Amino acid sequence: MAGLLSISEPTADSDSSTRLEALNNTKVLNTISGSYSREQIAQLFDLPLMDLLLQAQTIHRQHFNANEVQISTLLSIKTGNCPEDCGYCSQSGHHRDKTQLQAEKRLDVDKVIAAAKRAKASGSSRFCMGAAWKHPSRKDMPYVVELVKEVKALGLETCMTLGMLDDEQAEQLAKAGLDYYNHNLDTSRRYYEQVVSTRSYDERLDTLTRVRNSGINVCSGNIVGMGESRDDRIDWVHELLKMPKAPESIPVNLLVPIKGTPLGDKVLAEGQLPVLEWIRTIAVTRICCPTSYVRLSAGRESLSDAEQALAFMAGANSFFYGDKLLTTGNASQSNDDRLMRELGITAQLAQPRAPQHLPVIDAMSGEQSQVLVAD
Ligand code: SAM
Ligand code: DTB
Ligand code: SF4
Repeated sequence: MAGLLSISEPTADSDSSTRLEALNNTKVLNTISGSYSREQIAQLFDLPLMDLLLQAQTIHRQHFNANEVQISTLLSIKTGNCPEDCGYCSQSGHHRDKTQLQAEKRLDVDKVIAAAKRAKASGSSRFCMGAAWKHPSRKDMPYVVELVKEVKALGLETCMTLGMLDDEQAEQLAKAGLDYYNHNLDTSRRYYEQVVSTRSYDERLDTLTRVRNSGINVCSGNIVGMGESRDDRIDWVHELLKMPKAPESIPVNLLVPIKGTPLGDKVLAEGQLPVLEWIRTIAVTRICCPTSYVRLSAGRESLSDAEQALAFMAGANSFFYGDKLLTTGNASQSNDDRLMRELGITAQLAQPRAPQHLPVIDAMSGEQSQVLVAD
């Protein structure tokens, strides 16, 4: 028989099944190693999808319970009119005439706590609070510190994403017991200039270094499907591996194209990235960062059950739960509950980090101070 079909046709003969076994094993074993060069990351992206998924799932099982996911709920604590010009974002003040997003003032503490209680009651283990700021101001700090303490007191893990931080702000949040700080690189250094002009790539890396040094867990991810190339996705994974330690949590967002934003409009006109490329990105991230939580973030609302199942197969083990993300819709809770039941997946319990600064009293002077406790 001529053509491709004859090459892959199954046969019962033992020689060819040994050959097939060897072929499959080679593809899996050759690329398993501790650390990856840019070229090796590119090779992972190029693998046949089934080989890539198998390898990602194999590595995933070495580090995690493959049928357990971490579940977070998001809340926007300060919405819209952001001074940054991120080309994908509904909340940027630069696009507000076109997006028509209604800006809101900071949410009152009691409203945030009520939302955190609802998130806990519905099964989330982490509560993530996002603000449309370039960075928190001095007067915002007591507010966010109070939120961390009160949400933690409910037994939830806490996460915040407030823009850039200076050393003192990172220390203040660490001292309050913040578990995770989210600050995304979003894309490669090269494509970044097509995405944002008001905040540099190095400023993002600096904030991530401050978060790391403060002892807060790092959450840093990307957005795929903004018109970037595969090379950009490869470079973004490589950036994670260049960090002294990979982020503990890595959200892999699929662009939610928002009408009126430059990148949303581009994607709406030119068409979306095929979902399988997002799944490949998840699988490569899982392989390269084997102990990190890889999160299905924005973009899940538009996915079928089978696409989400493939994403879990690729090693994703975290997702945003609840009917809303920050300003856009999310997959509905009832749908997620049904899907988890059908996939046999259960939710991981909260594991809040102990506050890292403990009060000590000097035996001689009686003076009280704080000491940093190492993880
Ligand atoms: N203002 C803060 C900042 O940018 O650091 C925090 C909030 S911001 C909305 C958090 C992240 O959400 C962004 O870095 C981006 O990765 C993601 N995001 C925002 N809009 C998105 C969209 N339309 N589609 C997918 N991800 C998006
Ligand atoms: C992240 O990487 N994705 C979340 C969270 N971090 C803050 C935000 C997604 C936002 C999606 C668009 C919106 O709802 O405005
Ligand atoms: Fe502002 Fe964050 Fe949106 Fe950028 S992603 S415009 S910093 S809210």
